[in-house]
Amino acid sequence: MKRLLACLAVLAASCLIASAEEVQVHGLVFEKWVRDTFFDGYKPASYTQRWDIPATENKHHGDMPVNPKAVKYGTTIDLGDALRQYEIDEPFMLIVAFWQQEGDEKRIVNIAAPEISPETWRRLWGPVTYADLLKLDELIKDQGPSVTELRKLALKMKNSPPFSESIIQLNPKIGTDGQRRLQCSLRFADFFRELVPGADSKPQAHPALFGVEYPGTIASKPRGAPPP
Ligand SMILES: [Ca+2]
Repeated sequence: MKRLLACLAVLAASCLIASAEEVQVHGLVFEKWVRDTFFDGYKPASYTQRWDIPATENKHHGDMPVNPKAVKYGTTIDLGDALRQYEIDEPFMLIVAFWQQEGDEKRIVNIAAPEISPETWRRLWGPVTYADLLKLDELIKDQGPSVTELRKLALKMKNSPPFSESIIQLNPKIGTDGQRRLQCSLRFADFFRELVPGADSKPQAHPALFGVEYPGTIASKPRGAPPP
């Protein structure tokens, strides 16, 4: 187990550099459990591939691609690169495990696994078009203005229609280190309301995925905790 965690830590570190999606160790531990328990131990060739579990590897839960995530309970669900997410036009499954910090461990307190149709996906993005997204993406990649000015412009654009009207939120990332990324996310309440209506969004004593309870907690210190 120790070796596995060390291995996952290395993977997570390389993901932080390589991937637009900031995958943390606890996220990798949860995703591995999902793949081992429900998808015949499938191992992704890379953590930056389009789907964590491609449709061809999903033989028991709907033959659609799957994206598992672990997210802090009550917080926004980061979906990654906005253009890439917008381009999805096939049914897929989003598996979200919500965790709460308990001392040095994260306890999973809710799991939801909605199947999302292309129609539902379009509705969450509406009225934003791909052309709108490209416009915002182009703005944040403009090397002309200062970072401060660019952040102001990007904020103004994302808080105006059509971006202010979509359920999916746009998150321009403009760093002083030259980082320019357009990411997107779904608010906690919107995730449950839009994708799992009728489900209980409260923390649960025995959260389960496809009827299987997540075993135990994940050893993972709170963010910003000093290294051991
Ligand atoms: Ca994932």
